[in-house]
Amino acid sequence: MGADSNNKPRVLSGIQPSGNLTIGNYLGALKQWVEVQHDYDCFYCVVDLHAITVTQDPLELRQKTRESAAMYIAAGIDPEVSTIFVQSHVPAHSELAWMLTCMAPLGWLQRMTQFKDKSAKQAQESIGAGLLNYPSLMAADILLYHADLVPVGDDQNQHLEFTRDLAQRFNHLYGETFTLPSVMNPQAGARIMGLDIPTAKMSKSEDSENHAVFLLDDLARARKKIMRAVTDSHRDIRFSDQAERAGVNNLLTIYQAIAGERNEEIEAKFAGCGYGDLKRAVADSVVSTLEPLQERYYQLMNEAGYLDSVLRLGREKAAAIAEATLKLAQERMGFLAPS
Ligand code: ATP
Ligand code: LTN
Repeated sequence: MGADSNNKPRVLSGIQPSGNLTIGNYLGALKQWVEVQHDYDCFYCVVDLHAITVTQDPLELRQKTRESAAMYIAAGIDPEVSTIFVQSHVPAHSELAWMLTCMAPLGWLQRMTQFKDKSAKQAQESIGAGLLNYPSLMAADILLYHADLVPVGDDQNQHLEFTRDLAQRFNHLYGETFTLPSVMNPQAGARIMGLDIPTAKMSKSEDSENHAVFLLDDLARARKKIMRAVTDSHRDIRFSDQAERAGVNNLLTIYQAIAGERNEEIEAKFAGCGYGDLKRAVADSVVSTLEPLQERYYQLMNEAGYLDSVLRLGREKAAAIAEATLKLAQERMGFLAPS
């Protein structure tokens, strides 16, 4: 187990700086990160090396990396309690990723849903090999810290299974080295769908205007996007897993992820209401979540040097652990240590 000196089990997770963070990222990942930070030894990283699996503009990548780290803090991650760092600042991630890439069966990688979805969106000859090898890098992120738990949205569960399988393979071949991590999904909000196409996952790198609410959206704009969300031609407001009712189900899910109430309570609350009422209630709860978060965000982006000092300290704490694990894995695999 990856416990720290206080014997708390360890948590690691990350978000790609591949765009502006959405309420999907918040409800699926960030919100849980905040909730668990006092009970675990938490490492939260901005996974810039993952972001480059699809082409990124250099200026924008640098900016989004800072913005994402600031957003972690604005969402409630306390840098005095949790470790916040940038993945590329700790070279051990790339080094272990290569070792794991060499052990990862091509068949496992080709079966990954995220790879299939993302590669389907590009011409075959322009797909970078990194998109296929993405899960080995994610496995490295997790295994370097001996993470016990990984809080993510449910689209990442398959990558977590891959990580466990790969860790087991390494342990079997070279001796017990890595902790097998468990996935942690939120009770509500593990998969927020697009407001425009409620059968597709809400994603930060989708272009269409009404697809996602971004955490930094102007509040009136956020409200407007929710009021325009696709619903259906039924009248009753109920949770449902029918594709046809995905829009209403998604609005209820967003409401639930914020309010934390049970299905029956929420359905009772909206009994006899129209879709307009539901949308207004969802918009109110989203806006009241975004407002304080945006206030903190702009405040800390204005504090010169603060973010850099958080990331510097984070890098030091992360590197110390990651380098020790990398060294052990290298030794086990048979690399000659430098004299
Ligand atoms: P991209 O569109 O660039 O692939 P993304 O928006 O899907 O990015 P990631 O950086 O891949 O976001 O995900 C970061 C975290 O947010 C992960 O834990 C992921 O499961 C979670 N997450 C992303 N989108 C959603 C969503 N729609 N609902 C719930 N959780 C989500
Ligand atoms: N693949 C994840 C991001 C990610 C991650 C991680 C999540 C990269 N490394 C380690 C948890 C732990 C995604 O959300 N697309």
